[in-house]
Formats: sequence, C-alpha cells, structure tokens
Amino acid sequence: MLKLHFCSNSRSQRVLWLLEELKLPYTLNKIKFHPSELKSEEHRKRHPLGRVPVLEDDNITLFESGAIIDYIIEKYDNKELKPKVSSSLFPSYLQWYHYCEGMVMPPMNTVVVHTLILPEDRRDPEVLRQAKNLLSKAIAPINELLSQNKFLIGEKISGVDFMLGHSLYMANKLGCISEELANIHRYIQLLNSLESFQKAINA
Ligand SMILES: N[C@@H](CCC(=O)N[C@@H](CS)C(=O)NCC(=O)O)C(=O)O
Repeated sequence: MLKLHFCSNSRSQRVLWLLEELKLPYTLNKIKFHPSELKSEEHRKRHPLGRVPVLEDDNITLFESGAIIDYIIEKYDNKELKPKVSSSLFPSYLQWYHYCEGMVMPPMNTVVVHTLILPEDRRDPEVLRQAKNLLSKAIAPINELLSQNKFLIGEKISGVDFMLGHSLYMANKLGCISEELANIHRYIQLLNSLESFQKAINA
C-alpha cells in the first residue's frame, strides 16, 4: 500500500496530484509545516533532513519529489505519462523534467525564504531581487514552450506537468509570473480545471 507523507502548500502536492490522476489507492499522512513535526525523530527516520514529500510503498521509503514521481510512473503508470525511449518526445521529457528542480526551484526557494520563511528583519531585499530576476529568466522559455504545446511537452499530460507544472502554479501564487506570459497563465487555468489537481492543492 502506498503512503504519502504530505504538507499542504508544498512539493508534496505534486505526488498527491499524480496519485489522484492515476486513481491509485493510497493513504495520506498530513504533517504540519512546522519543525515540531517535520524535524521530529519519527519523520527524520523517513527523511534525514525532515522534509516532504516522502513516499512509502510497503517496505520501500523514498524521498525527492522527482524520484517519487518517476518511481510511481515506472511502477504504476496506467496512462503513459512518460514517453518511451524510442519516442521523439523522450529527450524533451527528460530535459524539462529535470529543469524543474535544477533551474526553477533554486531561485524560487530563495524567493520563498525571503518573503515568507525568514522573520522580517532577516529578509534581504537585494537577495530577493536577484532571486526574482533569476526566476523570471528560468520561467521565460517555458512560456515559449507552451506556445506550441497544450501541456508542457505535448498534447497530453506527462510526468513533466506534475513537476514543472506544479512549480509554475506555485510561482504564480507568489506573484512571480508576469501578465505578459499569457501561455503560462492559460496553462495554469488548464491545470486548475483538472479534478486531480484540485484534490492535491486543496488537501
Ligand atoms: N528537492 C526536494 C526538496 C524537498 C523540500 O525542500 N521540501 C520542502 C517543502 S516544498 C520542505 O520539506 N521544507 C521543510 C524544511 O525546509 O524544513 C524535493 O523535490 O522533494
């Protein structure tokens, strides 16, 4: 049985969205986004840094959202969410899948830290300005990508949407997607229309 250790408003929504999209049976362990729960001895046994998401699958425990999404797709996919190696979409799938944690999330983490997490007297406006600048540079090519595709790598949903699509949704919530990035706004509307996505962001 799959068990997801989950916090609201976090990357764990990516995994919940996928479980819902594939209609897989799972149980949810909702954790408060607070050190008292995340850094508890119990949760550190699942994740050495006390972070989410963490997935348990019988005797397997796995962290890193990208690894978890890939694991579920490789093991339980019933919707062809990852193109085959022989598909022309395969290189693009890998590239944009890793672009999420590699290029978009590092500046977005800094934006979150300097707007929401640090106490006001420790927030640095210059660090925030640089991070927002880097984030908008990282996001711009995705608007271009979405001028050709309905979902991120083509006409149907894929693993990339659960990773990078979720990051775009979060970036928009932070006010980091400017109005002129119309393709991204159209895409976020599309995600919002999916029942599986709604379940994940409202849990
Ligand atoms: N690269 C990791 C990042 C995990 C991560 O930083 N998760 C955040 C929530 S989005 C967290 O648990 N933060 C708690 C903390 O920093 O104490 C992944 O993709 O799973």
